[in-house]
Amino acid sequence: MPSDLDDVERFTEEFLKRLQFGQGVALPRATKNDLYYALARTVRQQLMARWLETVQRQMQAKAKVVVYLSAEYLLGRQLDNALLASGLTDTAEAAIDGLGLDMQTIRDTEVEPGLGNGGLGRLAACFIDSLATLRIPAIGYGIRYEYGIFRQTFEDGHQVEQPDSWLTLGSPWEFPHPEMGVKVPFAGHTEKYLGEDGRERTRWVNDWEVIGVPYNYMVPGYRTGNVNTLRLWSARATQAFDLHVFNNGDYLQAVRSQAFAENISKVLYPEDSTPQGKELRLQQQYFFVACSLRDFLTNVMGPGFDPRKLPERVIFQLNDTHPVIAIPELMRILVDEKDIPWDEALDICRQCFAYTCHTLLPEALEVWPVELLGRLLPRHLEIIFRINDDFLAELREAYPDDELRVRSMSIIQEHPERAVRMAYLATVVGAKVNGVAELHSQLLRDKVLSDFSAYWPDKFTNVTNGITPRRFIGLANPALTELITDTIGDGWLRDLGRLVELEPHADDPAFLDAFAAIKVGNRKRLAGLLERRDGIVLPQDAMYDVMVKRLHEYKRQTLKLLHIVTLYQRLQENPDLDIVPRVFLFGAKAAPGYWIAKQTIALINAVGRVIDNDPIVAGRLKVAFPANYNVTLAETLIPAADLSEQISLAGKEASGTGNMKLALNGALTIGTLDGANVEILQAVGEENFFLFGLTEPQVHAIYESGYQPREYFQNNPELRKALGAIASGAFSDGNREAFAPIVDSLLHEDRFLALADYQSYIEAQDRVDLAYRDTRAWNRSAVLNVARSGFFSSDRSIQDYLDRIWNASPVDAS
Ligand code: 26W
Repeated sequence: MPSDLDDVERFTEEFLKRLQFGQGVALPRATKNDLYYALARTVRQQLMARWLETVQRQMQAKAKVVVYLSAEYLLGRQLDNALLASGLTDTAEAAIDGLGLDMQTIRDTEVEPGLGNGGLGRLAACFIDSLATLRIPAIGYGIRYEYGIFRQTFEDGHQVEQPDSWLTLGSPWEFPHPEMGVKVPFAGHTEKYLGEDGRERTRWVNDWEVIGVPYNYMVPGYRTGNVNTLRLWSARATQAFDLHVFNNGDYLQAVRSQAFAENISKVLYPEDSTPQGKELRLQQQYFFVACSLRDFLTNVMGPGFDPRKLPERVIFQLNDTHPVIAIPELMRILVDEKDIPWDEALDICRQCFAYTCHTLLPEALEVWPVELLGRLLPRHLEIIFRINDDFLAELREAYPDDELRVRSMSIIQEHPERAVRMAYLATVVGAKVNGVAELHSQLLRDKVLSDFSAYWPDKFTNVTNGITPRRFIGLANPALTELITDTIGDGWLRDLGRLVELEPHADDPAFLDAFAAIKVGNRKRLAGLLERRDGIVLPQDAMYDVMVKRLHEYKRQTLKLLHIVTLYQRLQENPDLDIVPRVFLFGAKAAPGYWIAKQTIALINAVGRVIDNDPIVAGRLKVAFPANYNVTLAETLIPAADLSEQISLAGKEASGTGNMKLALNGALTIGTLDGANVEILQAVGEENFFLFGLTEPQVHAIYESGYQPREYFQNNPELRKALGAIASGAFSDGNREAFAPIVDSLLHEDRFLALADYQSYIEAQDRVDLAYRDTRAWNRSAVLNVARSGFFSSDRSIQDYLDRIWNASPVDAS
């Protein structure tokens, strides 16, 4: 892409101008933040012309727009990505260097926008990157949380949450548009009235409302000149909201009411997978969906747009159930406001929405109590009931003698309380339903939504997740990026399949040496960062064994811990034992209310402390658990990994995406047949993957036959010893109570079969230990992991969505 700023002098000039006129300071007095702002603004400036041009071009083309609705976007830092996309990285570095400034210090000033919990939010960020790179007309809509995912700290090894004030120093990337505020009504009641044509109609008389203010963010495609938009909504109180109370003469109450309204976009819910059914969460969901639909219909489609043409012009992709309230909202707009007959409106909706499911855990499927939904969104509840009535009538025709089946498919659940099953609503109305990896989609079809897939077999499809190679190799692993470009030439960052061209080099000693040297360098870089960031000192000459993901029982961090304790005990028993030195790296946040997960964090830290202080171990084992794992840390941590831990119980992890990032950066996976691991194994080959554990059908069979974790405990001496040590207080100064809940839960229930998979896991880890000793063979496998990971680009995922679900095409630059 030609750039106006791609010579260093011009760039420097522009940067100094931004500093002077944007920040109002001269170079000698500039703070880190001033420098960061000036640099960000310089790059932003460069992208802006492209942005306006892209929007213009896409509007004119009247092409179909992909509207991605997501309550979370886990974006990571913006500066480096904007530089990379616009091809200005080297120029900027030279300019900053030339001024005697330090680029890394400027980079480190940026606080990442952590507007997501984990996989689902990061996936949304990868997808908008790919949509922009593939030149698809697309808008991402979401919430501008004032506080993103909490900042994790450890006190005495226990997780403590701090607010994430990512906006304290402002953000140079956002464009607020307070003049474009959208009103969002809440509560009240509905009324029937007769329209001019004599037909009965419904109107919603709301009780209170808030304003949604849009904040625009640029989403630059990688060297395409295409810049898409991410539009996040922030809640503001309305005048009316205050006046209402002001008129009653209660000033303090009025101010409180204002605070109440603005609460809606205040904080990201830190739970992933266990919805709490909280009123504020439903408010957030409706808030952003109502703003987004209104904005799309009026501002994007433009005045005079005929909503009957919606199916040609848009697909609303629902990122899990969080935005599913968009379905009754669009029905309400079409029927109540646009006066379109019910059946026709439903027909439109059936073509405009598609739903992605990201989980299999039954407790993670969102339901909203009828009482709550009716109180907050009375008209939406009526609409949902009518959709359900129509649907059940249709089912009764299809299954006249099977009332049980009909009831089990109802959008409304009756027990334990009357509630709306949002996944069912999305499935009934959505044109397509997809899972996020082959196995997950299969289990969705066969288990979670089996009645629906029997009724609508063609509705169900799979789109395996992907990750953006721009951030997760281009930015994260510059040395490997350079080696790859030197080897296979340019262009592979937007055509990741081309990595297969590396395969022949897996047997080239010079290439393997270069590759190994890069790993060493990346380990060093990580060690440097952790020493500065956390005061953690890492041995260099060790295998880096990495488990980074949210803390959840089904992901089985505890199983990893049992392995660590087992190795430790082997060394205690036989101090001369020859084992490959390992650093166990953990990164994991626990939902603040998920007690056993927080205990597990404390246990990891406790085991780490004991191992650290035991001279027997003498640098051979090290547990490193840096606090506050986030996108920024991931970018340094992942490229340093040798071994990738993907050890969830088969059938529980929908896909996983960290597994893909690690493989792409040349870590070998030790993993179960779960989520996308299955496809990674297929891609990289069994010889380059450490497979272990029960398969999903075996898991099912064990559950059916009545699982007895105690039997595994009793029959396995090493397991008995490891768990016994935890129980006896070996990691809690003799306090047997400290970790008793973890031990008891494993011995008595062990919902996720950690004990059943223990032996198989240990054996796989012993194979890892052996394999690592053959450096050449290990590096060869690592290279093959890189070469065969091209499939896991989010560009490929987006192409699959285009082909299987969206039926939209690129709009090319003029
Ligand atoms: C609080 C309600 C709730 C329920 C589910 C919040 C968030 C969720 C998400 C669906 C959890 C999530 O992030 N799922 C992950 O999605 C990733 C992207 O598809 C997958 O790779 C992970 O396997 C899946 O756990």
